[in-house]
Amino acid sequence: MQEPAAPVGAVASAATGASRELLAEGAVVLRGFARLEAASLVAAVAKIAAISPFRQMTTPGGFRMSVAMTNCGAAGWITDRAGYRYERVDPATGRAWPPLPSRFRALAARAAAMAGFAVFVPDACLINRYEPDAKLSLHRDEDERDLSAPVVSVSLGLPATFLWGGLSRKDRVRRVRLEHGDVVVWGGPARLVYHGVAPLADGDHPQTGRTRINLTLRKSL
Ligand code: MD6
Ligand code: FE
Repeated sequence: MQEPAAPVGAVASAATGASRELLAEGAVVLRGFARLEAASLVAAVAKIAAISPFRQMTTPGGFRMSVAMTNCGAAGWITDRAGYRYERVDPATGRAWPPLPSRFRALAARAAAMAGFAVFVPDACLINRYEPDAKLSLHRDEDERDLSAPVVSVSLGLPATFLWGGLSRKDRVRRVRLEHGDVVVWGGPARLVYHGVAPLADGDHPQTGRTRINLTLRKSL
């Protein structure tokens, strides 16, 4: 049985012990939701990166991103001088991206259900790696074909300050701390909210060293 989304503030779930914080209608932070499986997620990321390595991509405007990225699943999100898009082949290897691990898909479906999205079947996972000072500018995720599906985001390693804006780029931005094992789900009326990540503070995490890793699971195709 699914519990209704909490109206405001943090609510503890009797079923899982994970707490839910509503960021906006359609957007929920599930504190610690992936904490118990975090080490196995980090190990899976290392296997994926051994096949499709992390790389710093170039924006259409010609800037090299400070965040290093790779993907797994049927398609991967990329950017280069030609634009932002999903590609079935990794341009760095000329081969398909590594498969989406079933535990990624299962975690995303459970998190989405907790946030009120009954059925979520992701086909792609963008993996972001931040080193100290790396950041992600304010943006919207709008390259997916079906914007009725939510996005599920898993934070691993060093903590980050997530920037949560509004539907207009000019809207006020809230700062939300995301820690190892936190999961954010958003969709519906929040699907096209502007968001980003502030420059990463240096630190040392037992599972990821001097990095933060973020998984975003999407329905891309
Ligand atoms: C990050 N996340 O947390 C960047 N996008 O490293 C995102 O850009 C993002 O967390 C769409 C949905 C959830 C996200
Ligand atoms: Fe995003």
